[in-house]
Amino acid sequence: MYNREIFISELEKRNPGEPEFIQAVSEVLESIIDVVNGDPEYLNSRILERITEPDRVIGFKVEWEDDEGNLQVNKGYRVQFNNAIGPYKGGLRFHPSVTLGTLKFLGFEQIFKNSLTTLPMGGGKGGSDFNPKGKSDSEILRFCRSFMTELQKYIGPETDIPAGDIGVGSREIGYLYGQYKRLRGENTGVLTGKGRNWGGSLIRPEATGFGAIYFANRMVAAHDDSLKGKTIAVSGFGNVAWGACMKATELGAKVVAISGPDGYIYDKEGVSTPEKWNYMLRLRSSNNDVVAPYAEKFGADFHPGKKPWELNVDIACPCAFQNELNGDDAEKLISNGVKYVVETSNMGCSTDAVNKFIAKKVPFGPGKAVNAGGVAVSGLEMSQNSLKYSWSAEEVDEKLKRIMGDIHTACVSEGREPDGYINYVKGANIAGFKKVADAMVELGY
Ligand code: 2IT
Repeated sequence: MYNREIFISELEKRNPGEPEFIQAVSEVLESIIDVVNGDPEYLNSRILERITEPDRVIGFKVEWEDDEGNLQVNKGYRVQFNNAIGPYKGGLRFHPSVTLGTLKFLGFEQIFKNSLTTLPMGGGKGGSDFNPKGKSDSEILRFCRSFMTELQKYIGPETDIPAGDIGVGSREIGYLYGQYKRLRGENTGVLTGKGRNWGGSLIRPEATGFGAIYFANRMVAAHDDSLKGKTIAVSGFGNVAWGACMKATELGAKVVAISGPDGYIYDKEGVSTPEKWNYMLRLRSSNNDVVAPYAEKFGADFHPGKKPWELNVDIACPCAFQNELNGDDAEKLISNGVKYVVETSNMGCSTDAVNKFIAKKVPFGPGKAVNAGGVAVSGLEMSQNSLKYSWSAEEVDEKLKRIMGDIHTACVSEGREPDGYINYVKGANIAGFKKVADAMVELGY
């Protein structure tokens, strides 16, 4: 039998200085410990030790030249965490905060998320401590080329398929794919998030944000409620926030806030027109990482240095970064009467915040379920690449909607508590875990 505290303290000893990884494992463990302790096959196969140890951790040096002719050196990584149910699959993050511990937490989360999509994908994650902020286009190109020169040794369309994440969008995927093709002479589905003219899937850029709102739509429906007329606070102003704003508007809700590292925008009219959505994309591609200019452009309010969680809204939808919503933020939201929390960033809420929402019985959709639409459409991109075929936007969107509905159903069937409260965290963790753990048992060691 496993004891959660003992297991976590052993895990900390084996993985020192990786608090985010420990946080991610602790949260999953809390949900699944009874399932594991009740199953002799899981116990005999030492499932927890095996599932918390990455299959492989790859680290490499990335050398590149800046525009002044100076040589720069960054760290590059790929964590191949678990391939029990399919090839390693997960994004690449370029951000100065990236450490091996960050990528281990993201890779670990990815295992369960990918399992929830119902598609055959294992978990992986990679990236670099490279900071894209303020970099020129040619600096980004040189960095991506150098990064892929190393990474290509370890990936392949049947083994490990990276994609984007924070700091890696369609431009970076283009430069990375271009270099892979140059080195290997292959047109394959080795990366997802590709451009629509060179093997990408329609709807992939929108998929994470669309999927999150499809999930939110199921959440409210499960509570005999609707998105119509609901106010939503979104954080971030990147790709995910953009998709969420568009789909929320379509379904009759109003996004009244978006944010950046510099503060948040309150737009009482709603981030609800194509002009505003296009402007978000332009702001993001400027590489300055500030959201403030939106306020001036559209006559909205800017709150420097603040987070949107102080607002009185029906739905909180963190779409930016891990631990961006802490216990104090959760208390503010709860006292302002928040009705649903739709965590769209990976581990966007601290453990303390999640516990507070659950204690107050606020329906809380965890990132690994809510944001799975992104990787799900990546899986559909892989299918299209294998078939040498492409589906219409409507076909992909229909499949995405169905997958998000299935994920919601899985969360409800594993997470419904005796008093009727749907514990989506528990539901997502148990449903995601069982499939991978069963595969590991069946495959032997
Ligand atoms: O966190 C994520 O799921 C992603 N960044 C997308 C991964 C993918 O392979 O599309």
